[in-house]
Amino acid sequence: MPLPVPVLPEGVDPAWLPPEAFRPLGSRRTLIRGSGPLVDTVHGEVAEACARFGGSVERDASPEPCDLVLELSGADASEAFTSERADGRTTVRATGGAGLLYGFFHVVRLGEAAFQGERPRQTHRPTLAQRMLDHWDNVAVHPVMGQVERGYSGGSLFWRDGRARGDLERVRVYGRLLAACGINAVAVNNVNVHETEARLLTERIGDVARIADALRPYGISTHLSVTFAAPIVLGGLDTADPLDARVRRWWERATAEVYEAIPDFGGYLVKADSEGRPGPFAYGRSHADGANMLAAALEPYGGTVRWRAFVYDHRQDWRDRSTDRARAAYDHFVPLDGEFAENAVLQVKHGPMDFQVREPVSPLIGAMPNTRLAVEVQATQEYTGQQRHVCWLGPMWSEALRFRPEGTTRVGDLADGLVAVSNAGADPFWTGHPLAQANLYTFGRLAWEPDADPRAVLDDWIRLTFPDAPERLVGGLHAVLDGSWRTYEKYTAPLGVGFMVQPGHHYGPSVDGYEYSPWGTYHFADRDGVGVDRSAATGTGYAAQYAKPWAEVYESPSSCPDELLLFFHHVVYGHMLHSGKTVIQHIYDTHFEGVEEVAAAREVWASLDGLVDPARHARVAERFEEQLRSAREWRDQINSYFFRKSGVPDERGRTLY
Ligand code: GCV
Repeated sequence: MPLPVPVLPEGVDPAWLPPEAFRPLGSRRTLIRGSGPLVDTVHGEVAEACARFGGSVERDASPEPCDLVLELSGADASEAFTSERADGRTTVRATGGAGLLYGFFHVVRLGEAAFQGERPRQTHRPTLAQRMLDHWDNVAVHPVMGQVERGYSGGSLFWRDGRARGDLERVRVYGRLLAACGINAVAVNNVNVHETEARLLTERIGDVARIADALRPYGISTHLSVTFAAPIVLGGLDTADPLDARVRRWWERATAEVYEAIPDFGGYLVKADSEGRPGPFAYGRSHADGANMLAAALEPYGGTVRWRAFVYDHRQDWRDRSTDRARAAYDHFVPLDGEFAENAVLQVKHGPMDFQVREPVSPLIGAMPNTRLAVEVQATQEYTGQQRHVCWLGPMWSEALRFRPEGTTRVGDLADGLVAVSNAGADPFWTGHPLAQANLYTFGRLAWEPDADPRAVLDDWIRLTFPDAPERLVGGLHAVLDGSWRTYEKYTAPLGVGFMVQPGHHYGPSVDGYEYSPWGTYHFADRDGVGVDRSAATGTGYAAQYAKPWAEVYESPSSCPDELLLFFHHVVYGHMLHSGKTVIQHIYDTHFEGVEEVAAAREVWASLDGLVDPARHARVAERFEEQLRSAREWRDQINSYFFRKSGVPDERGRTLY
């Protein structure tokens, strides 16, 4: 039986699945073969498209005559599919229901091209098995962080007033959008697990089960963030020691009940001993002890524990120059390589600090060959404009995924999974800034194929989101989005030094906002120079955490790439970059350029009026006003700060304050 396609609630944007995107497929004759729940999903999709565009769909009938065959020939868990076109017929074959679903969306993505000419058989299979979104959603509104921690897209898609939303139709629509870009897992609550959220694991598991039911038809498994202290806060025990038999039994029982409610539950996500969250250190145990206890509870059911490596001292004394936050994850976890259970995955932020606009790739990635790793990126733009600024992150993620930690294997091949902190919420456009949808879509596609050209992925997003877009619109969207990450970098913290944001909410400039704080995020600017000496010779030794060739490349200012210079070195303002500019002149120039580029992008967007629907055009136009205001503020604060510190005038004589 076809499963009806979820109904887009009134006023909600269809994002990259507008009805018109289904026209090529929906106006043709399709044959579907095979059975199973995901085949029913695909059948529902094709039936809906055909009802709208006049095509036809048959199930398990004879193959003549038809334009498209979607065939499931097995019942395994494979997500792979083959596609080919011969003798006027397009055929997609899979041995698992998920493969058929992804094959179907592949045909949608190709559009008319799926039905033109001949195409030899191609096998498509995800490089990364886990392609996951972590929602930092609170079930109840948190007094400081609100409903969604670092959320810039309205409320939570899942939760309202302390419970799962009554109507989960929109969650079904969300699952459909995610499947269409290849995402297969979602964690539904914040890694900072507060009291109400802790109870999702036990008495509120029914709420999680309802969400899992809504996501399942699109091949998405549901995961839960849990607190390490659950045996105490929920179980009434006096300890959460991972080696205590009572604690282990408590987790086993709790997990058995979770699987009773959600038989295909994905597993737990844990932030432990991080920013005040409880963890195994309190009991003198290691993070492997902690993770393995949960892995053991999940193992009988095929579940996985995702254990975050974001562990550092957030109560550092800024006077202490020997402690370097960038070192922390490596120092904590590398000694544990090989100790984690088979069903434990260490989830590592892509950079060593915290989702800044520019960071090197974390040296932990590649340094734990005997541990399963997932790489975490941040689609929610906490430090990249908070979805008020256009900042398409595809190129940044692609650079990280293509980085070769030891000069050989790429990050994208070393990892088991790619995870993004989700940028979606209850906003009618899903992502606050309508163009931030491109980040969510690009994330899914890069998780499927880390080596994909992000610009080609963006092109797919444009052509799906704006069907029949004239080339002027396609070109305009590329002009606005393609270089937006580098533009953002130009007008914010320079040369990899990071932070310089307003404390707490992290929006807008405050050069010294975190300079004398306990968070370990310093730039050390003085009258002579700026940057953090992380060399092995004279600094914190962080550069030596890398394997060759990177340890050597980063060790010296003369070989360190310009864009990371101030991350790795403290240099004088007159230091000459590879670009041929001094550091101080680079700061001035990039900040003026960044603002000019925002102004130019705003003009491009204005010129697209009439080519996109008015509500979307107005929302983006309004956000461009704020982006330009904010970019000017960044420019003037950063440039004036460094002018005042250094006393060096701009060689082009522009106004500094
Ligand atoms: C969920 C940063 C953010 C926090 C976030 C944390 C994390 O510190 O500012 O809001 O907490 O990262 O990734 O755990």
